[in-house]
Amino acid sequence: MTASVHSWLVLVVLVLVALFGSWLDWSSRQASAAPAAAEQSAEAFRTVWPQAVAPEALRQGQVVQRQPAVAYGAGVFLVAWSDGSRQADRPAANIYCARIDAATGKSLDPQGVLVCGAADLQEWPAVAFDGTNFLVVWQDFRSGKQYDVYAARVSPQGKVLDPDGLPISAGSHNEARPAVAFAAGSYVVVWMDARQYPVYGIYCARVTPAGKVLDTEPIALDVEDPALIAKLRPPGQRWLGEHDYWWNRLASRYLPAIAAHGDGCLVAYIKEYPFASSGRPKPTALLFDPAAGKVVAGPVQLTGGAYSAISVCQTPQGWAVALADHAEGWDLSARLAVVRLDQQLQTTDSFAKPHSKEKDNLPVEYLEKTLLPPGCRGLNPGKGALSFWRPAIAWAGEGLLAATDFGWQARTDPNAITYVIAANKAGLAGGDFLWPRSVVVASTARADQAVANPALAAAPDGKALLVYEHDQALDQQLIEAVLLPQAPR
Ligand SMILES: [Ca+2]
Repeated sequence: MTASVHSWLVLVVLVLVALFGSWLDWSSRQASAAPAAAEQSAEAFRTVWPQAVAPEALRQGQVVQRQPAVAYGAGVFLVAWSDGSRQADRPAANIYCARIDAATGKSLDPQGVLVCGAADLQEWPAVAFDGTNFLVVWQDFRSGKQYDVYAARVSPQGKVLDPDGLPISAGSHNEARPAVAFAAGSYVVVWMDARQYPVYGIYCARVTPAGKVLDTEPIALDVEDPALIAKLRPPGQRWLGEHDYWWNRLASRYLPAIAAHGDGCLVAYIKEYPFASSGRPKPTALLFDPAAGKVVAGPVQLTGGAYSAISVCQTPQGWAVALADHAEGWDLSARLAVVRLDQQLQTTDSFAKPHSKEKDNLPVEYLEKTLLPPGCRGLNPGKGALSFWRPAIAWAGEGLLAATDFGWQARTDPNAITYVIAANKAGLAGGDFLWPRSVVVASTARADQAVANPALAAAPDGKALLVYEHDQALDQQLIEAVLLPQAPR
């Protein structure tokens, strides 16, 4: 080997070492980004941008879209919402829907599709898919006296099969805030029901894919003991005025959520505990067997804390329940929490043990420690405008997606209120979930604008759609959607 060839080889080796070194540097950066870390999660969310679901759905020059719900089926996400006006003296809201292409995230119905245009208010829709069509359910005030639950099937092609809806439960008392899932060959529509007025109970009815209601007499899932009501109710059932508290020893159940897993359904809701140590409402869950038409496990209390509305989804191990925690006492910190349940409603999350005082072992996180800019004094749910909280959760192929809305006030300027939609993607490591820090998906920086009411649905490939309402002006409030990539492994 000559000296010149030797030098040349040394040069080649040096170049290769340099290239290998830069590859190592690059690959280590890739590797450090690979775990479910905040940076990776934030970057993943940044690749997609919110867009309006039905920007052309103008009525009298206004667009006021509220209370979105979403489900996946046959290559599309079906988003449903309550579409109305802000005229307080003439309440009017209809149910609309629009399809989002699951491959591109683009709206297929920018003008919206009218599902129900009946008189008065139609509100708070929920959606499920039966393998062929969607079922949209909602609370309906067309009677002009009290709410009923109505539903309509919508095809993946965007055709409404039951225009203006079919009554699911239309008794002469309030039936409200329905939720829906599909399991064991039928839809299960669940709602809060005031037939035992003044307390609410949780009832359901099964509906076939053809739109036939199987339970014309609804099934009571969790209701107050009728004997206790009869014992406490004053003679004559007179309204004795708001200072008569005879019903204080009774417990209402309200705001149900439902998810399907195989042939079973998890129903979770809020239950009052009038004589519990804290006296605060508690998240409660039960398992419903649609084939048998009965409750097969529970009800069980899920945590010792106090919470607002809850959201549920299935996981490979069982179920997950998302909670927006209002915290207790003077601690106003915001907490997005998830309780995992197995198929028998057992949990290993210590936070979720009833009456547990453990506050620092949340499955998710304190939002104020991770999301709020320095100098903010944290959340203040006591200020009316900040009081809406609605978590959302979905199993997205390889992990959990959770989202919530909240608001915060800057210490320096009490009038500057920022409303936020935050999302969190959790991967699985063995039996444990890895929770990266939440990221802000959408936010506003003015007190007269807001983002609120997130809802989530996932496709089998792990892609998910996050929808929420974006209140931009008096005559402009749009449902926006963000297509989220697959959750990390
Ligand atoms: Ca009714």
